[in-house]
Amino acid sequence: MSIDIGITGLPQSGKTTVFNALTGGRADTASHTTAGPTPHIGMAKVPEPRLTVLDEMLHPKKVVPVEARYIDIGASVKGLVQAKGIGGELLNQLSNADMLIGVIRAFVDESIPHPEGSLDINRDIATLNLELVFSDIAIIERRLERIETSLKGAKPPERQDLLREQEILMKLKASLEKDTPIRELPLDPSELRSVTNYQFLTAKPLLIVVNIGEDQLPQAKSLESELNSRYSDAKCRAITLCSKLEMELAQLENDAAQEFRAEFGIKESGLERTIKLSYELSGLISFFTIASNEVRAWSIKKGTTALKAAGKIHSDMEKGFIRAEGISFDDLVKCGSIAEARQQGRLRLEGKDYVIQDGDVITFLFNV
Ligand SMILES: Nc1nc2c(ncn2[C@@H]2O[C@H](COP(=O)(O)OP(=O)(O)O)[C@@H](O)[C@H]2O)c(=O)[nH]1
Ligand SMILES: [Mg+2]
Repeated sequence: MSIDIGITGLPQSGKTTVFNALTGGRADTASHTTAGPTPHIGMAKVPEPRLTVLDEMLHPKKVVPVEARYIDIGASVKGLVQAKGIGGELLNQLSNADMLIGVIRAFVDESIPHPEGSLDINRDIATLNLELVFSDIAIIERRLERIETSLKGAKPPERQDLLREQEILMKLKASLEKDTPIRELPLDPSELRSVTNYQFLTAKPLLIVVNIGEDQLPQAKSLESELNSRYSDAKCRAITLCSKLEMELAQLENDAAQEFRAEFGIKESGLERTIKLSYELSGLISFFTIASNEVRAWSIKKGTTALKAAGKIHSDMEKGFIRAEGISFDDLVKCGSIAEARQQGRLRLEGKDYVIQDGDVITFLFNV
């Protein structure tokens, strides 16, 4: 599975600049300031240093990283909620994403007007959260109305289901009305199932990307800790990103970009930090496969079993699953090759219920 990330935020906050920084894209930041008919969609290879190590150790023909898909809907959620047509379509695209990036403007530039008339990071984060909350409440209200209608003619088994759904939705609505995002609620499995079905925006992990100017880089760290003390939860974190600079660096060769970063005192690329946090917030881990001279990275949710992980690669692998042969990345590096690991008896044989660990190097054995 690749990760699908939706970008939203106020006009002129830097959504498209962030999108370009993360995807190495060159989408136009001048136009497209209001909800355009087509969002920007771009893919980015997920940086994975362990893949580089495996490449240097095993010299495969091909190394295949995971790709992240970014979509810049070119609008904030406000206004899209009631909209049909293009607005509704854009909102759909956001609802389909695995997680959201909310871009908040911090950079100072008199020549670029702020839609609220002034710079205020906390106000804009509150607005972002309110818009997401509002969108979810609108979905719930529409569904509750339909449930009311259906209940009129419903017979027992269906009636039970409708009442249960109504109860869950009322509970979610009550929390949302207190501005509590769904992602913060403790939910039981059946509640979680309906939440997943509805693709609520406040149920998704949220990365608040505070778009700072170059001159604000010295304060980036302290701003980040201040924001995280206020806004972070298990599925929400704030990060500062100098997106205009990162967008320019994304166009350079790696070495040149590294040199520039060093000059600015930036250790890790914005892309790397952003994707790392995105994985963390989404509960994703990586495992690796080595087959037919190809080393490949895969992303799965923490807690995925060997059987389900095999199914991500190919449905035949899940259907005909026999067992998995696995070794941790660190052990493999110590051994130097799969053959050596086998000789030393370091390859583990795992059954279908084995829970894949981050960094596992796995070979699935299966019948077709
Ligand atoms: N000075 C400055 N301008 C920026 C920065 N980030 C974005 N911009 C500019 O702000 C304008 C709006 O950016 P854009 O990415 O199009 O915002 P969007 O409307 O949210 O997609 C563009 O002219 C960008 O070049 C920054 O860090 N510093
Ligand atoms: Mg834009």
